[in-house]
Amino acid sequence: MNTFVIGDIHGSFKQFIDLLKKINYKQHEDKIILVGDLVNRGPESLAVLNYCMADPNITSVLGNHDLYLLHLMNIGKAEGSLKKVVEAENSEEIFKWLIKRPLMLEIFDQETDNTFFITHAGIPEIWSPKKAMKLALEVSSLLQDNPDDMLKKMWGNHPDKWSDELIGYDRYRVIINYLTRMRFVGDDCVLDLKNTSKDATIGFKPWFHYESNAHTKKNQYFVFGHWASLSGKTNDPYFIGLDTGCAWKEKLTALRLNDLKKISVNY
Ligand SMILES: [Mn+2]
Repeated sequence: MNTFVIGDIHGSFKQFIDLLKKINYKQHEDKIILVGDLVNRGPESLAVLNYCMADPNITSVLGNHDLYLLHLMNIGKAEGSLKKVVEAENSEEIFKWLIKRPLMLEIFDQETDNTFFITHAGIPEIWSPKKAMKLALEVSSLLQDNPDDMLKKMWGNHPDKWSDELIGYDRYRVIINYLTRMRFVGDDCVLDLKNTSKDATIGFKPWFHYESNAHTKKNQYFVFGHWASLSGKTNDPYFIGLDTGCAWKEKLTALRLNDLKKISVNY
């Protein structure tokens, strides 16, 4: 049994199927975890969703584009490359499946004793993985209990940093922004949500440049997508980026968890 984590697909159904073939994915035996952003930008978001929903061994964490799709579906707005999904016959089923995906997954590999923390964007160093999981679950349960409110009020860049005192939608919004939109952070993990390049502006650094090793023990790996301009390069073996720019007609990449091997297909 192999577990694979796959980067941002963004509606590139053909490349997704090519990659499943290349990794020799065995349905009913192997497991697939997607780092989110299954949809948008590419041509076949609906096909990607239908394929994943039909296979119980495939799951995903939620990305910012998946949340945006849920928002469009919630208000019934058919837009751009997501139009077909919003107007699909089975859109209700898609909504129900997608909204149940977690914001974070923790996978323990018995063979290697490795633990993998999987999120769309990453985990800020101010949170231990345990705390990040607790906050992710807090948002997920609200998203499922009251999707209408959450999907309307989650948008925006403020507050731009975490505080344990935050309550209500300011709290949920910043949790969602850390887990699904983060790239660069400054002092106290203040978010810079505007810079999508690979080069930091003064006072900021990539979120995975943890200053202390408090959360980065051996055998703990942080696996994420979202940051296409990195092309998967973090220069730190414990932080594994998997967005290799499929949305920009570059590559789609899988990580095999038992030997940490990356396998890619070209667009
Ligand atoms: Mn993203």
